[in-house]
Amino acid sequence: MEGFIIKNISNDYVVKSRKGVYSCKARGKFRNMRLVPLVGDYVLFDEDSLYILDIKKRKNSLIRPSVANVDQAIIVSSVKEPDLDTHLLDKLLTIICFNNIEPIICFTKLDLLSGDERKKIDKYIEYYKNQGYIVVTNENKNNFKEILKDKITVLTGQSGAGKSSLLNLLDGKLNLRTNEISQALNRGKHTTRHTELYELFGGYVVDTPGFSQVDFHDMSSIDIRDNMKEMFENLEYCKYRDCMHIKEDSCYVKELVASGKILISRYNNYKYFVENKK
Ligand SMILES: Nc1nc2c(ncn2[C@@H]2O[C@H](COP(=O)(O)OP(=O)(O)O)[C@@H](O)[C@H]2O)c(=O)[nH]1
Ligand SMILES: [Mg+2]
Ligand SMILES: [Zn+2]
Repeated sequence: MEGFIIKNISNDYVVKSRKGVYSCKARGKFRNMRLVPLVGDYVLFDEDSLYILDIKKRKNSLIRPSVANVDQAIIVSSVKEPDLDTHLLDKLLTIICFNNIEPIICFTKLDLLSGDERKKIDKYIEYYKNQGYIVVTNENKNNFKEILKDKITVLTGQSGAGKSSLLNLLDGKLNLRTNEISQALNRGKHTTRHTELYELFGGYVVDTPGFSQVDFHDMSSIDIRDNMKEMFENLEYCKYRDCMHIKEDSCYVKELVASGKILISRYNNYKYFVENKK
């Protein structure tokens, strides 16, 4: 029978099919193939032996959290305490796009802003929206209704940004601890691997926040350029077809930066990524 893995603890997999929910084991053959079934996998399993027989080809897979077929990643970005970190935001946006995952920006802690600070943040919200990124805030749970439907979603973002709080907002039953100083410290204690998908608004959200790849290690400069919307979409108006928008003359991107149409922080982050790969 066909099913979908919604939970994994060690070698136990909870598989959901149209007939019900089954607790299955993985067959030894996967170990020989150096393949581990993951939460998010579409599988074939045997209803009698309760063994997973086959894993359908994946669209992608993440290591931490261990999930397959991830559609989108919510980048949780606080605007205060800690202040908005555009370097991290732009970096995550770029890396997530490169992995063929749709990024969604979720700004948090807008309630901590003064009126003037809010105006400044609204400019960022408008800017990222205008570039074609999906932007939401955690001010209302309903903001996520349309976004989560039919998708597998993971959460990422810096510590203290409000990831656990957001998951709790989305699903009160989750009861995740907030304000944990370091998740890395806890990792040693929970030696059993546990990943679970929570059904929310007709889609699935992964219970553990994270994102395995947080550097540009396997991305070239061109990959960085092509995964930042403004840097890629304006390329055709530059004099050189392979313009990197840094040292070249007659560069349309640099004109847009000079006239304020491209955020200076966006451009500076782009340049820093290309030159330093971090
Ligand atoms: N004022 C305010 N505090 C928030 C908001 N979201 C999260 N927090 C607080 O920020 C702290 C860190 O949140 P947490 O969810 O643990 O962040 P995580 O490290 O990303 O999981 C906690 O004390 C939360 O109560 C928000 O929108 N507004
Ligand atoms: Mg947390
Ligand atoms: Zn250019």
